[in-house]
Amino acid sequence: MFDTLWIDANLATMAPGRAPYGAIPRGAVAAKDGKIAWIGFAADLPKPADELAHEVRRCDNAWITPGLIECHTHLVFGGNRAREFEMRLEGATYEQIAHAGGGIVSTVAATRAASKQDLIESALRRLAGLTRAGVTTVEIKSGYGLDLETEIKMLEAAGALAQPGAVRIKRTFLGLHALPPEFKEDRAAYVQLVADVMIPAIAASGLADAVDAFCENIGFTTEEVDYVFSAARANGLAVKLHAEQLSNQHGASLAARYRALSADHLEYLDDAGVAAMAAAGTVAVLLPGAFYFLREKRLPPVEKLRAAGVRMAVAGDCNPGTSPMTSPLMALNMACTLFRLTPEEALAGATREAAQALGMGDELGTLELGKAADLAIWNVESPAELSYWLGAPLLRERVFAGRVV
Ligand code: DI6
Ligand code: FE
Repeated sequence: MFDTLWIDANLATMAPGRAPYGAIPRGAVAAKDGKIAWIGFAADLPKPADELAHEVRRCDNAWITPGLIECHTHLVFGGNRAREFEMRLEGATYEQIAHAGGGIVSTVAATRAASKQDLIESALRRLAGLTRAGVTTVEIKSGYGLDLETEIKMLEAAGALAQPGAVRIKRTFLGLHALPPEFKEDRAAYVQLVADVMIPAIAASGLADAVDAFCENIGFTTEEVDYVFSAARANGLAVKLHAEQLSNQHGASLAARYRALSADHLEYLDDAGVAAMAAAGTVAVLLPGAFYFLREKRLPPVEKLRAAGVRMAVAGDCNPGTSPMTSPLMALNMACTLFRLTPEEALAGATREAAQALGMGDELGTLELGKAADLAIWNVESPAELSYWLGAPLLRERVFAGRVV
């Protein structure tokens, strides 16, 4: 007996190599012990539905997709930066604000001052925006502590969201996010602290699965990132990189050299970077919310990434400075409207390719036998509607590890 069986549904399995969206019209999917135990055409079910499962859920021809995966967020932070938003509208640039001591560093001050409980509570409110829209897995980066104590506080807060949110949380240590004010005169000492002290401590405590960095003209150089990535590798952590968002530092090529799970943003990515990512199998994570919010003009080279066969994920980048967005469906629409992804590519970007960007492609991201029974069930007539409506409340039911939540 299955635990639960969903029928009267259309399935967008997102499994590669089938029809568009890996679609199974008039399909059925069953969960047992949190995993997908049966999937196919309803007509091929071996017995009447009621004899097959403890609970049968009829879906009125709704579409079922894999639960959405937000593979790049900074969901845990103190305060907000609405004042800087106003300053930018008055003409200041993101870089100018950062140089004037605002930007990331101002969120660092607010995050250091917040208690872990404060961080959990504010992040839970943002997380609710994601889960209400079908998200079942969220990656959360640290990086607003920039000292070991606060980085650990952030990562613990991120971990504490899993149970109340009924989501999978993947945590990433982002020590090289900005230079903390107390190291203003000694960059090298901070980079060394991240590589030699923070990464071993965080790896040993199991608080993160990956290491990220902000490789940018206003962030860290490829040499600094290289040093920190080698510490990540020595401590058994995966790597990913904020690369080529505001300028071309050739960060994506460095990431590819380390077989990074992903390189993210990529507006300024050049041909060599595309080729390096293709060869390494590094996923391109596109973040149209930050592009939109910064009114960026330069587009990521989507056609070249597509032609080179680089997998493209889509995420919201929820953060207080460049993408205060908690709507994954809005990100899908922006990926199509701004970056010219197809609606099918956008949905794959928030499911199959996002799983890949987290190193979880074997467990999540498509509706296939043996994968997690994380489902999003939608009141739509076609899966393209998920990219078409602008952040509309389309979710009918969210299923996490086989449980309706
Ligand atoms: N890239 C971004 O877009 C965010 N972080 C990063 O590395 C911005 C973070 C912030 O401004 O608070
Ligand atoms: Fe980011």
